[in-house]
Amino acid sequence: LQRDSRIFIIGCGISAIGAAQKLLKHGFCNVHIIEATGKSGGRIRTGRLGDNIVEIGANWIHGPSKENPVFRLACDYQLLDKESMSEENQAVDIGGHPLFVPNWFTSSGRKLGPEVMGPALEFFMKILERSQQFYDSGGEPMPSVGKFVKSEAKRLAPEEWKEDQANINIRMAMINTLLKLECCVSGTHTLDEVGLGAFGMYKTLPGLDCTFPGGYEGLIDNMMKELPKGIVSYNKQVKCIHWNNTKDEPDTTATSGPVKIECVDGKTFAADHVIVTVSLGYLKKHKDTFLSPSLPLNKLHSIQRMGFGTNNKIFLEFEQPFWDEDCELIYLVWEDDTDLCDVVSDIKTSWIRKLTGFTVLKPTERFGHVLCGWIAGHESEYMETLSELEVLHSVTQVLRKFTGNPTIAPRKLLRSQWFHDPYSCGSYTYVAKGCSGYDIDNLAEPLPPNGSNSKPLQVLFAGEATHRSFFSTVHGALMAGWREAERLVSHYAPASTISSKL
Ligand code: 6YU
Repeated sequence: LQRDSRIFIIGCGISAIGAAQKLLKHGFCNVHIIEATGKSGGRIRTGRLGDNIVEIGANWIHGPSKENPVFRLACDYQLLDKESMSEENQAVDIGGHPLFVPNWFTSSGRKLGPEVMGPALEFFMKILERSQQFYDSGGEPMPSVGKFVKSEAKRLAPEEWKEDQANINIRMAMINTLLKLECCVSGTHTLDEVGLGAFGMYKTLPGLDCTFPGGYEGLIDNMMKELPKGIVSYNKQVKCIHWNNTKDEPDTTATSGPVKIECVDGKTFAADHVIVTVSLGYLKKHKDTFLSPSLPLNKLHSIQRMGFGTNNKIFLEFEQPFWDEDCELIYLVWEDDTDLCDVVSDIKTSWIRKLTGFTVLKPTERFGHVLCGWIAGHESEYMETLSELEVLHSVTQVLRKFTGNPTIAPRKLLRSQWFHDPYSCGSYTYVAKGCSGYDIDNLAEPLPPNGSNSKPLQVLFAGEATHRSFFSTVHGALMAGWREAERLVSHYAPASTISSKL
């Protein structure tokens, strides 16, 4: 019975691939994946900028150490360099904020040193750390991370820098830049939308974040090789999952089942179980039609309440670097931005002000001089609607202003467009104001709900948004896929134990 159960997994990102691997390993042999696009990987997507490999989606293994299953797989497949795998790297514990070597450029064409900017960075990180503590202690004084960080910064700054009044304004402008950077980290428009009480729910693992020298997609390729050929139906968008499906013939025929999957091209599949791994953004957009009967109200509310925002990258290639040789992160500081506001007032004319800075792609011998710009929120969504030339023009203007060099000209540009990607509808999940772990657990709860008389476990939910402490990450997505596969394994385990005893 277990081996024959028809299990369909919707989407072929890492969560789905992980679920399929685990099910097959436990003897399920009727497992299928339906993917809307022409390839596997979802938000893990490696692209090219000229001769260079660049990550359009996920970038790092966050917390690469033994506890992280993505790290373990990457080691098994030999996809990482020696340094990333060293015990020393695994032991580094930086709480999710790698200490990149920074360069600071300001809007008046000045390059500022660590003596001016270092204290602002430290000051900001301390407040941010405090904002994570309310998850354990409770008693959050404000609903959002943004309100808390901004009001604490305003309250404490005069005292903190009373000996150094001259630099207060530029440091406040720096904090503005850091707020925008945090929008990228959390994948949100503004930190005012991120819930303070649940901010500390996201857990970091030890290990110095590392990248895949050959591209993140190498992980997907290796995992896919372990699945049987033909397990994925590509270019097939699922339109509706009909659960509690009683309209068909009795359950004894091969063409019927408690679940019927209807695709946009009209094709249907009968299933015993469906594991949904589509993004929270997709669920938000299609929540009223993706399931029939519709999702139960409590689940609908959690989908609405949880946050799913946009974080995009803008890759630029240069003939020559304008940054220091050891620089890993370039901050753009707008000197007139001293009011601690992480959104832009007129998106159409000033969207570029949301661009917080650039990470430098390393090592230079491999990449040449390539930067990855980071921009989150509605400004980022607007950027997606512009042509590459328009984006290149705006970025070039800003770089000329900030470096004071009127001849700087990136020679190539590539940007991501996650918000307008019809199958991602944004970048990743954050815990929005008013949300709690309950909403994530609620989203992960299978259908029909507990206590129902219908056939159990018809629709299960995986994907990064369903992991309580690792949402927004690749390892969270993988673990959520495994979790739902294990749910099915243990559902059938008693039956198989009985039959093996007979
Ligand atoms: C990480 C990182 N990283 C940058 C950017 C992005 C993401 N992440 P998938 O979407 O992959 O799969 C679903 C599939 O379903 C997909 O193939 C669809 O085509 C398909 N589908 C949809 N609809 C369908 C339909 N109707 N029918 C059939 N198929 C359908 N994670 O670990 N390191 O550096 C980054 C980053 C720009 C966009 C990231 C990173 C997130 C991961 O990419 C993402 O979680 C997983 O790939 C999702 O896999 P999945 O299988 O669930 O879905 C305090 C606090 C703060 C909290 N946040 C801090 C953490 C920081 C997170 N950082 C991320 C940063 C970067 C840079």
